[in-house]
Amino acid sequence: TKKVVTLGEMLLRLSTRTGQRFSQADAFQVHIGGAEANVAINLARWGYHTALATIVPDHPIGQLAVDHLERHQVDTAFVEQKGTRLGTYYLESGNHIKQPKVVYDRAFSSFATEHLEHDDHTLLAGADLLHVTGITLALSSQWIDRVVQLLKYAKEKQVKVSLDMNYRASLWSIEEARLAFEKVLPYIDYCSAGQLDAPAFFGVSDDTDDYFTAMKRSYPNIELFYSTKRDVISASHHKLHGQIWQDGAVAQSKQYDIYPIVDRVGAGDAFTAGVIHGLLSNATLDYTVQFATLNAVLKHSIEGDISLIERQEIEQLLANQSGGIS
Ligand code: KDG
Repeated sequence: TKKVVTLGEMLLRLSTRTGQRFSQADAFQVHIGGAEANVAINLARWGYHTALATIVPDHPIGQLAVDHLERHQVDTAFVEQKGTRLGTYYLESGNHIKQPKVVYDRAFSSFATEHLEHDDHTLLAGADLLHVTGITLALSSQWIDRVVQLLKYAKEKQVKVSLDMNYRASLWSIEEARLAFEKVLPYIDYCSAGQLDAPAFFGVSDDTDDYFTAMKRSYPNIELFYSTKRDVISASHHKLHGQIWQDGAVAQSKQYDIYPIVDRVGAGDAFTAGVIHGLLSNATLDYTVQFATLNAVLKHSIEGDISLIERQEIEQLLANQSGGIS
């Protein structure tokens, strides 16, 4: 079994029910999120040995997060329980005529304030791939330093590294993010640079070919870029396709029309998990992009942050798409 290690913050998500604004909320639905945890869970459910390094408080709400990982077979050996709070985010439901809204309440969380004791050697022992995201980099300069140190060690040990830039405008400015990404990108093998990310940082157009080419010029170490592209029709309707770029050639998935969107949080993480699965199983880029896109598409039909889609479900759907995939 291949082993994937991820590092990142878990968040408690409290969502209003459909049709409620924050101002009138009388109940919140509980989910657990965190971009890296979402990827870890997805891969663990598909049979990979997956470990998440994280810090959660040593109280019942922190335990809720640990239980969530365990329920989905994620290895919790690198979860440290200390500090006082689990970062939280509130989600106001969206619908056809209203965008969903996110409010972060994550300052001073255990992850943001405490130091991860596990050393780099322990974290990466036996790992085939390390996955990190820009969200961790946004939390503190200590985390930027720690991630850079871990990436250097991964390079030394020839552990492949995937980065999802995952820019969150409410956590930091473009300028702060650019400085952090410049430190990290020289160590990345696989980079997810979504439509909204790379163009903003590197001053290129959001034509994917343009920015993949520009980024490859600056960071020749990056073997492969992956991203989804959305054509937004409304808050509950968009078209989506995935692409993977390697050596100047792009593998594109079929485009899916997604309506109505039940919950799109975590769709990017589902795409990432699909790409990592394709890479670790030596699938072709064409197959990988179709597989990952379908996982992301199906995620839109599920409430909460994680993709619960079985690998076989996707494999079956791909096999049934008659006449090959266009
Ligand atoms: O990618 C999904 C994440 O955005 C969600 O699970 C919450 O980690 C989260 C974040 O920082 O927004």
